[in-house]
Amino acid sequence: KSGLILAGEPMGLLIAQSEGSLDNVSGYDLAVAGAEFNVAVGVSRLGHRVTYMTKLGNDPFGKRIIHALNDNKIGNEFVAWSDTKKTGFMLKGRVSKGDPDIFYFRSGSAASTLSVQDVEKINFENYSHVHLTGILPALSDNTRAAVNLMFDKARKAGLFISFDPNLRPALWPSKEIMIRTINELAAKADMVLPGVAEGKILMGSDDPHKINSFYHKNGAKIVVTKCGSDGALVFDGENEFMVPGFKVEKVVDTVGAGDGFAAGIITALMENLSLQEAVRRGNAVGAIQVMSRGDNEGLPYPQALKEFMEQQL
Ligand code: KDG
Repeated sequence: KSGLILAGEPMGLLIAQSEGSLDNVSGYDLAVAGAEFNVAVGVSRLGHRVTYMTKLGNDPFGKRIIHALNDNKIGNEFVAWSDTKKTGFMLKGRVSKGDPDIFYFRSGSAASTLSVQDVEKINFENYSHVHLTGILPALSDNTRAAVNLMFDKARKAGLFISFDPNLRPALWPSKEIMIRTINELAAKADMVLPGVAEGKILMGSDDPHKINSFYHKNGAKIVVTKCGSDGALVFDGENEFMVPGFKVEKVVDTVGAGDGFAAGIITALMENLSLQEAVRRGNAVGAIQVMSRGDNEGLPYPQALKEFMEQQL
């Protein structure tokens, strides 16, 4: 029953064709975004069974997302269609350094209406792993309830639960609700994957050692704090160790690095590799991801990943 189940909000992604402010660029290329979608693509390309739950509008973005799920061999049996709501989309700028500008058109989207009724359709016994992030519970009261139910059902069925806080302050009703909800969800996960900047907001420090210790005391068995290009600091419940990052020739777009990282770790754990090897693979997929412009197009297949990792032993 090895397999991963995820739920999230995929969006149409319009990527600027030139540098400059989003209202002044020459044009946009169409792609697909969404943190959990990116993880699903990464995991599927590395050869594992993946099912992705969401709700789409019956519109060109929704159809584009279905094509992308099919092209990447991601199971779509829990994709529901809304008759009244549209699929969300976002604009992303082009930069030669730093993070690109992004702008969302997603409030009241079809995915924001995902609810506990959708979660009830899933038989968690058919999966070994579940991955969730802090984005879906930010969208609405009903997505928050749905994510909580996913955690509880996954726990009961004995799945390994990984959780990436993925802070999106603009999507939450307030900063306090964001911090409280994310830390409550993190307490129920087997593995939490915060970044140092997220630690600062969620528990008051950007020291990876303190972040690891906070989330371990909070309830997670494993905590892996992402330290950008330096790599990641891992706490496995007993020992703490640093897994250094890979060198990247040229950073093209930082968006999606954390999702690639998650896909690397999750697939390695599904293959029963050690946590150290899993985080090393996470670092590698994250590094490959920042070298391409889309949020998921650059995610590697096994051969490319192997070659990249062997180049930098
Ligand atoms: O992690 C990458 C995501 O930021 C992107 O693909 C879109 O899900 C997204 C979001 O909410 O920002």
